[in-house]
Order: sequence, then structure tokens, then C-alpha cells
Amino acid sequence: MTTESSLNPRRPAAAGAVAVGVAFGVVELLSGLLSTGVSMVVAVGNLIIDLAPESVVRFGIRIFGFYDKPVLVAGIVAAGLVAGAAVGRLAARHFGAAAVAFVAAGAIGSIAAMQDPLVSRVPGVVAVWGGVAAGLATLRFLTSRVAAVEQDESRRRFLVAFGGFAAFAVLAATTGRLLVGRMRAAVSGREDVILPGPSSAQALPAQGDALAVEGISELVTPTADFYRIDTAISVPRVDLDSWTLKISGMVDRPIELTFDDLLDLPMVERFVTLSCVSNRVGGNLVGHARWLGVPLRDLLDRVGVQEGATQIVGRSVDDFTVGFPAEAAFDGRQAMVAVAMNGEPLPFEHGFPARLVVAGLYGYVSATKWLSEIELTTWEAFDAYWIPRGWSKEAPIKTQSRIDVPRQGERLPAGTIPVAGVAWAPDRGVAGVEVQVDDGPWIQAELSTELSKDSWRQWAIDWEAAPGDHSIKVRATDAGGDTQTSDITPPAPNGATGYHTRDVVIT
Ligand SMILES: Nc1nc2c(c(=O)[nH]1)N[C@H]1C(S)=C(S)[C@@H](COP(=O)(O)O)O[C@H]1N2
Ligand SMILES: [Mo]
Repeated sequence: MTTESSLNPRRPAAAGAVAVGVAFGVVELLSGLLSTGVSMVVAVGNLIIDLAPESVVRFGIRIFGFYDKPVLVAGIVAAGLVAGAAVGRLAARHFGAAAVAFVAAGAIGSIAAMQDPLVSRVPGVVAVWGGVAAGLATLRFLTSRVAAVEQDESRRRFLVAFGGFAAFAVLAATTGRLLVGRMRAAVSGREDVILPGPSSAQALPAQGDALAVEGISELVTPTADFYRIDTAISVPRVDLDSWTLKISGMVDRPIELTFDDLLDLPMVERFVTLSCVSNRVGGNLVGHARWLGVPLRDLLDRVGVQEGATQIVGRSVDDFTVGFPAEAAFDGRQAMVAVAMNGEPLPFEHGFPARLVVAGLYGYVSATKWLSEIELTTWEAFDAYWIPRGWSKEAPIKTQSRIDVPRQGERLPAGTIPVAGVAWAPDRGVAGVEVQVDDGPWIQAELSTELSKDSWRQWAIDWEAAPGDHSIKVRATDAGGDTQTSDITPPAPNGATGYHTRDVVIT
């Protein structure tokens, strides 16, 4: 006689987990076949990020850094499989209850698909319910096998069925991922972009503009080394054929430009330092690149900004938003809709086909990647993405300096040691950098040529190092004569302050 208690409890759990695996696999496969746009697991991840309190999101970014999104995706899959094991046990007794759990998961997936701006809704929802159906069918089948008597024969059959479904799940998911990836790469049109020349460009750095110190940050950050920060789990691959840039809101003549329209406008090319507000003192969430784009002012003059418009809102294809004072487009600073970075069309990670670059403002209030709309409104009428999450609405980049060499804790022989790094104060300009060793005097460092007020400058000194433990500090002064503050504050809510310090051992 077979009773529940005589069953191997691992079988129902395994059946439930593999049924969820099949559901994931079929959702991914259908996502690829139906061209939903992004993986539904990613869509669920986006939903979680949207619903999670800001502190949790920040915590994830801090702990997992660049891997925060892959970790989230892996976590969703793992949680699904664990929940599946529980549902499998339930199914052995009440299949109806297990079915309800699957339907509930399908409902969450559908909500994620509906609210994710990068998902085509109908295919997304069809993929989700296709996965639910496949998962339930798998569970039904395996549950009937589980109920068979504990014999070698039944065990073997269960294992064969289990292994078959597991292999199918992995194959379906992999195929789906490949299809999604291929489709997104093919449709973007990025390879075919021919960049126009700028009507006004800053001279490229000449030999001798940069300081020759081993280990110092390059004068212009290579694109591949440029930091990347955004809320996107999978980088949007915008299709140029359907992409437009709207300029809307408090303007006299709203327009909608195609990428070709944008490229037909006069372009400028400028060096601008971009920094993330989350950059810690001495951190590397800052970079200096050459940006080609249309001045924001030119675009706004075309549409005619109305009296009383005090805020410029930048929206991206994935619904991320920034907001900054409208003044920034007209006060003479560099502010542009950029289409190229260091002479190449924007990489997908950095906002292809177009992004905002506004000198002197932290990225979270200004630098919208995958830009889809520029809206003129009032300062009071709208708070952009990070503002309700506790970050300041006004966010000028603070003057900062960083020691690149020597490294923290490095042991070096006594003698002449180069101490070097970079300093930035966009859009004011860096006027001077000073270095202090232990309690010694502040020593003026040599500076690289100033490419622009928005550029970072390299700095260096030759330090005559005597044996012992030493602490090296750096501070910069902007062109207005303001020296960065020694007060130590964290990145939240509007940028870290304090002097970057490195400890070294001289032997
Ligand atoms: N669409 C979109 N644009 C965005 C963000 C984002 O999350 N989504 N993050 C902003 C932030 S916080 C920063 S610091 C810069 C970083 O630009 P980068 O990744 O090209 O270095 O992009 C900004 N633009
Ligand atoms: Mo940022």
C-alpha cells in the first residue's frame, strides 16, 4: 500500500523545482521566438528594483557593485526553484493548490511584462502564460510518477523523466537567451551609423599635454574603462528605425526628431568629465571623455522655451528620468545631446543612440542615457528618479582629487617616488593641486594642460621619501579659488567630500 509517508519526500520537491525550471525555460524560449524585447526574468527584476525601497537598492549596488544585476537575476531564478520545491510537495497532496501558486507567479510575471517599457506587452504576457502552462503540465506529469510505488523500476523512470525535463529547461532557456540577444544586436543599426564632423571641436590633446607617470589615469579615459552606472538590468538596445527624440512640455513648437534629423544639426565636440554622485573619495565612478553632440541650447531655441519653464527633464526609453535647472542649457556651460564618445557612436552601455551630457552636474540629475524625451516643466512640478529616493535635487559636481599612485599600503624603497593622480572641478576648472605628506607643508603639484574647464587634470609631484610609515593627502582648488573641503561626508545625499589619503610604507 502506498501512503504519503512512504514516499521519498525528495521526489515531489525535485518535481516542483524542475517544473519551475521548465516554466522559466519556456518563458525564455517564447521571449526569444516572439521578440518580447527582454527576458521576463529581467522584467521581474526591474519590477523588484522599482518596488524595493531605495535603501535596499543602494545596499545591493554597494555589496555587489557591477554584478548587482546578474546577482538579482540569479536570485530570482534560485528563489523560483526553491519555491518550486515547496510547491512540488504541495502538489503531491493538493494539485489544485500548487496550480494556484503557478497562476500567482504568472500574474506577477504579467505585471512585470506590462509595466516594463522595454517589453512588448502582448508577446511578453503570452510568453509568461506559456511558461506557466508548460510548468504545470510538467508538474502534473511528474506528480503522477511520484505517486508510483517505491521500486527500482519507478525510481529509474522518475529519474529519467526528471533529467529529461531539466535538460529541456536548460536548452529552452539558452536558446531563448541567444534569440533575444541576436535580435537585439541586429536591430539596433549602430554598426551603420556614420558620424558627422563637428562644426566646432576642441583640439585633441597633443603629446606633452599629459604627464608621463606610470600608473596615472589617462588624460582621456578609454571608452572601455569608462565607469558605467544605471538602473538597467539588461542594457537597452534601441532600434534606430523606431527611435525618436521628443522635445515637449512648456515649449512653443514641440518637435520629434529622428536620429538622422539629429545628425543633420550642427555638432560640437568637447571634453567633459562625468561623475557619479555615488563616487567615494578616491573612487573610480568618474571619467573624462570627448563627446560629440548637438548643443542643448540649439535644440531648445528651435522649439522656443516658454516663460516660467525652470526645469529640464530627460527621459530614457526605460523610463529613467533626470531633472536639472533649465538655466544649465543657457548659462554658457557645455550641455548637449551627445551621439558619440571618444570618436565612436555611443556604446550601448553608455546610452546609444543619444544621451545628455551637462558639464558640472552629477550624472543622476543630468546624464540621461538612451534618451527619448526632453521635457520642459517647472522646478516644482516634477521630481526625477533618484529624488524621491533621498538624493538632492540640486547636484553640482564637487571639486575632487584622487591619488592614483602609489597604491594604498604599497611598500616602496626610500628615494624619489612619483605621487600622481587626477583632479576635477567641472565646469569651473582646476586651478591647482596640492599634496601633503604626514604633517608636512602642502606642496604645489605639477599639472597637465587644461583641455577644458570641464576636463580633469593630471597632477604629479616627486616625493623624496624617507623610511617609515607615511600618509599622503591631496586637495584641489578650482578656478574660482575655492579649495575642496576636508570635511568628510558620504556620497548621500549630494556627493562625498574629504581629502583622498593613501598610506604607504617606505623601506
Ligand atoms: N537611462 C539612464 N540614464 C542614466 C542612468 C540610468 O540609470 N538610466 N544613470 C545616471 C547616472 S546615476 C550616472 S552617474 C550616469 C553614468 O553614465 P555612464 O554609465 O555612461 O558612465 O548615467 C546617468 N544616466
Ligand atoms: Mo550616478
